[in-house]
Amino acid sequence: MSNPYELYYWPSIQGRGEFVRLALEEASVKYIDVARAHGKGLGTGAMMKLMDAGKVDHAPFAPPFLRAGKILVSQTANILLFIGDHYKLAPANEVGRLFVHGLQLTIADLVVEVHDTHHPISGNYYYEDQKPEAKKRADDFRRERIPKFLGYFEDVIKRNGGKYLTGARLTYADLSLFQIVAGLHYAFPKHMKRIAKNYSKIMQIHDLVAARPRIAEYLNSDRRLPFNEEGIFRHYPELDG
Ligand SMILES: N[C@@H](CCC(=O)N[C@@H](CS)C(=O)NCC(=O)O)C(=O)O
Repeated sequence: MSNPYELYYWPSIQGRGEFVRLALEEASVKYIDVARAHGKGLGTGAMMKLMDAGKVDHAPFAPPFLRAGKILVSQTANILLFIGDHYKLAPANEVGRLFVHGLQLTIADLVVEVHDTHHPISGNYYYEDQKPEAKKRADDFRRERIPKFLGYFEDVIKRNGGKYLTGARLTYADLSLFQIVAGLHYAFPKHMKRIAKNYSKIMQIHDLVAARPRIAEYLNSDRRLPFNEEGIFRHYPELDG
């Protein structure tokens, strides 16, 4: 592939784009973060243009999406399926490949629930206009949903031999699990400090991923945006506990 890949995602947040960035960085793929770049054919305008399904073939509904030569692929888990196949970040056999895709879709479900802790009514209203509902939702998320999701991933790791999610080899789902752990620690620091000990295998994956040379370099670079209160993982102290 001669042209670099083009990643399209909102320019000021990690968001769902981050799951894709981590895979591209680990695979050492050259890519342009189009909406964050300036110049002709770049920026958010270029991203919006590609989402015009009336005019564009294979137009995405929402970012993130990736252009790789003739391929325009949307939906985070679908993008990762593509990258995983091309850069050995997924098992080659069908059984393993579909399992990892399933893990990624489960992570996508979790991401929706994280978002709903601060926007339980609608993403179209400000957080300030849905604070009581957010408090209720976040309390339930911390009490019921975090243990259910993290307990599942912890059991998957143990069952597969205890290093990465599928055993000895890293997959894109491990990179995404790293991001989930980082994000949950950012959003719910008090709570995560208390419960991290129950998920030692997941925490180990977080540390293993963070220490991988390409990821460590990426995390220290200005390509890695900081978490903030516009993204999916937001730190509102009143939602922690
Ligand atoms: N299921 C999609 C969700 C994509 C999505 O919700 N993207 C957000 C940004 S993180 C967005 O811009 N949504 C616009 C909208 O839903 O109207 C995925 O996992 O990629």
